[in-house]
Amino acid sequence: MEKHEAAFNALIEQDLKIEPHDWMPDEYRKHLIRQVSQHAHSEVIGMQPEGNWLLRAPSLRSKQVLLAKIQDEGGHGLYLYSVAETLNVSREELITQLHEGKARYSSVFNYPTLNWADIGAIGWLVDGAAIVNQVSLQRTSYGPYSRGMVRICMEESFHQRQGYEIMIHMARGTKEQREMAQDAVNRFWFPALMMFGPHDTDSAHTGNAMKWKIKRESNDYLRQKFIDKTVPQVEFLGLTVPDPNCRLNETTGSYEHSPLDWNEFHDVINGYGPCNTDRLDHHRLVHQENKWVREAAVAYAQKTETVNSSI
Ligand code: BYC
Repeated sequence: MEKHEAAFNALIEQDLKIEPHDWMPDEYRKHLIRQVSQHAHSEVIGMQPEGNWLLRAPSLRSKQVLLAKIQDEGGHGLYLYSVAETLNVSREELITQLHEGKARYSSVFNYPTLNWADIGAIGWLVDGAAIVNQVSLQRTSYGPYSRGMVRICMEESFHQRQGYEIMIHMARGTKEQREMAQDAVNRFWFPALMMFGPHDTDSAHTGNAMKWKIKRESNDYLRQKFIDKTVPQVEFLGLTVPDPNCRLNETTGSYEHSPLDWNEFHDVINGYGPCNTDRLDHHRLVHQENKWVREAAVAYAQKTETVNSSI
């Protein structure tokens, strides 16, 4: 045991990857299952707010682009469930935890998408925040998670651009379109900042996550990085950040901001956000309705295996 632990610690120390066949402390495995499964659930539940606008996209082009983006998110969920499976947990088990309200997914997906500009705001702000986090996670210590992040980040940068393109059109459009763009920023700015999780001082998991190099940068560090990158983009659009205290501190070169509403954050992650019930109900329903597809896929795979082994 001590020998195994020393080998594990040496890999972490040398910035090498832990692979599924390597010995790992049970707590490391559990920590990863928690984070990776929450990440997978976020990708899949995150398809819903955008799916809400698929049939109302304003042009064939915007519909095609949105459809491709939503499919990518489903694909990200599949990569991440596969990563979790390498840690000896089944996808079914993780989905059951989600359906029973025992697993979290990103708070931001519990807000409604009320106008077309919200689709721009999600691609730009929500995927934009996710990229900042996921670029850092490319260097996470668990090999399959790290490699999954490299692939996901490439796709997320397309998502961020499609969102910003919508915002440019809306912000340069009619008065009504500009108002919709500003309204979307007003509603998604703080939820996007909360995606990074509680302050470092209140973050239960950051200590172990940094020790094991699962997380490479802290919640507050990444949140600030996102703010500093995004405020100039808001200004370029001719829109405003819905925070009167958001201003550049010339000394630090970073933007200051108002305190975040952590009561709202905790309400949302504990199931009391505006759309929590709808999101889970929809997932449960679709999972049940599509049971036959999973059964058919498994039956087909088994049949192919039997045929191949008899050749
Ligand atoms: N929402 O100790 P902490 C996407 C929970 S999807 C909900 O700091 P940790 C996209 C946290 O789980 C990409 N819960 O935790 C898809 C913990 O609760 P438990 C989403 C949150 O893990 C479709 C407790 O609060 N990205 O881009 O060290 C369409 C204490 O927090 C949240 C990821 O999932 C939250 N925002 O750090 C468009 C990134 N924040 O488990 C776009 C992967 C915290 O003790 N995840 N909690 O019950 C991570 O990097 C980390 O898990 C977090 C939290 C930074 C989120």
